[in-house]
Amino acid sequence: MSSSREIEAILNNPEIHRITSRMNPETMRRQDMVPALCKVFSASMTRLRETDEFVFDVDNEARKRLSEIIDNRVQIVEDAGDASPEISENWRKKRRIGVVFSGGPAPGGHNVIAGIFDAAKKANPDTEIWGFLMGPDGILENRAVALTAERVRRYRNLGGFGMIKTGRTKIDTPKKMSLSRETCKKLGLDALVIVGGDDSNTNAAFLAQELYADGIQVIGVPKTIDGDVQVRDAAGNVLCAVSFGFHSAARAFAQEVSNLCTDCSSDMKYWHICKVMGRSASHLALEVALQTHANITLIGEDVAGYVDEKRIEAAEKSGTVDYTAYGITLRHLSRVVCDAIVRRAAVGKNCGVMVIPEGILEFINEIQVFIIKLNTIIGEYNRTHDTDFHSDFVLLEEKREYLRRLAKTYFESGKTVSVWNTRDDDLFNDIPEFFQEGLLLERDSHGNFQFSLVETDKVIMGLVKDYLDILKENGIYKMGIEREYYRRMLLVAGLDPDTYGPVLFRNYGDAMYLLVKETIMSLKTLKQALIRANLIGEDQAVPPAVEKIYNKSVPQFKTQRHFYGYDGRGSIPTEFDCVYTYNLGWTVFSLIANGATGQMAAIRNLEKMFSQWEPVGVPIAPLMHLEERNGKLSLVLEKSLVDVQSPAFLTTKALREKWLSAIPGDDDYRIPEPVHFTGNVDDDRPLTLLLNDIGKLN
Ligand code: FBP
Repeated sequence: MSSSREIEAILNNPEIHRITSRMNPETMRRQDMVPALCKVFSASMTRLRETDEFVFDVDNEARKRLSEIIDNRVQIVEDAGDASPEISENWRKKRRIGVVFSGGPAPGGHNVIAGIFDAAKKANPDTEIWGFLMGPDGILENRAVALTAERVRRYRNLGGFGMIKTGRTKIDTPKKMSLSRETCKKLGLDALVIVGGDDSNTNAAFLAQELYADGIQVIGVPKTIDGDVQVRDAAGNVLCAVSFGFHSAARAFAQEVSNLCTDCSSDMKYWHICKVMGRSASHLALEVALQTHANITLIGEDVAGYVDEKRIEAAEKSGTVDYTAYGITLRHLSRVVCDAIVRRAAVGKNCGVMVIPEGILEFINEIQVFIIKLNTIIGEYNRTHDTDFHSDFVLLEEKREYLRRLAKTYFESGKTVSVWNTRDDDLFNDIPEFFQEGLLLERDSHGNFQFSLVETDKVIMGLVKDYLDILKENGIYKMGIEREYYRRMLLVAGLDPDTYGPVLFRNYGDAMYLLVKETIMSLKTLKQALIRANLIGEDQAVPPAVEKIYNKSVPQFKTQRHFYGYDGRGSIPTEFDCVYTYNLGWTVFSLIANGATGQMAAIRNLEKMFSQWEPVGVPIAPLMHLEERNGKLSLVLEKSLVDVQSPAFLTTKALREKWLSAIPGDDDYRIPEPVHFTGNVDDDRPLTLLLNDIGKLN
């Protein structure tokens, strides 16, 4: 135990101070780094050029409810040149701008604020930037701080949303709208900036509509590591290739997954099952696959499109249509995975790395049906009882009992259509309890199913293990034995490998890896095979060398489960994200200073070299559509899922077999370098974007 004097001496030691300071040299270099700016921002002023080059399919409901901003057009940020004194005065006027982070953190958010701050202060040093604390709650409760240069400096180029924190509250009721208006007015805001994902940009559109008459501008910024805020017009022209934070999170996940690939190819012992974040879309899993070449990567959007050709053929022959042939079932998915595992084991690789997107269950038929049904039931319950389902039924058994009663009531009422019938109830009770609990979890404030809280990987791997056991019992799942190893073992034991080989193996010809015959499934069946081949007598034991070879052929399926989500979400931003977000901040100011509202700041051509990046304002309202939320249809910004016709996906599909590496020899793992700054944003960009920029592949 040290005395207090000793502790004091340690704490006052300048060398110890330096070594243990929270500011390591690298962090300090990051804070001082000034991200590159798009050329247009070197102009003393910018203006917005509206263009009709992009067209959108506008939803009628959006037209009705967002009338003030529905006709907004895409705006290109341009050098204002010799602007009129009026424009120039407006540009330079003193403003109060509020900014809020909404939803999950994403690396790069601080640079959005830094960009707004620098651009605004350049136009007028007296302009004030206010940060709302704890997300949208900060707006509702009027909790905001004036951001100082020092506060902004501390967070430049660093991850997280620590500067002002974040939250998931949705501004979705007239009461919350009026509280927001009150706060904006009290603070005298000219503009409000909402940095968030699809749901938060939905909030931004409704607030822009609501505050239009008050002259308060609202601008959205596309954030989310999930990468599902992407904008294309009706003709498929890309306006925003990816939301910020995606690249950093994907690179952080890829680093971890790649380390596992290295470990696994060294000790050849485990299958590493890596669940990666991405609530619905599988963009993150796809990028991780491209970055690491993991052996198996499941892509939700791909499995959703699965078609069972055999069933279709059978149905066609019998003159019927089998609708169940479209879309994959959990059982079938587990079989696809097992097939890959068995093939690798056959060449001595009873190990590997598999990536599962956390949202994959949403793409599986039977689960999707359960999620929609349960959303509807919970939503209806809350509405009709004006209370909360999860507070009224806390325990799983209580929830199940409610569902049971619901099914019984429908059954007794004699109705033909019901949201929950006895068949649903039976099927639901068939699935493991932990998964039932997962499906009944409380939805988030936007009505989204909380996939990150469900053990997706456990559900899938449970089925995989069960099926592998069957394959093992049937002698199909076997560990391949290296021919040279087999020969040496037998020769050392004084046995002739060529005599035993054809008796033991189904591929003794010239295969590099030998597979024990399917009929040899135990030491007993091994002995019988040797007796039948007259290699041993009834009363003789199996030679130890042969027994050893047999034992080696029996696979042990060992897994290690990992979840990569919150860690990557909190990672330091890549140079790509640092530069992207800083320019988004400058774009936000250009939009505000030119009077825009209901627009989302974006950078066009992110998929191209930095010199081609083009800051734009994208209208949010025309991007909205009706979607099921909390059991009813709501107007929201459409999420972008992985396009299975995109070059990035098609390339991954084409390389699937290579990355599975079910052949003798080394795996094809790729090692992504750790994230570092080179001063050139083009050096490290999302591989998905680079591939998609190649254009059509077929
Ligand atoms: P956003 O859409 O708000 O950016 O959040 C995305 C995400 O990170 C998902 O990948 C994940 O499913 C979810 O947030 C987790 O949410 P929570 O922070 O509420 O656990």
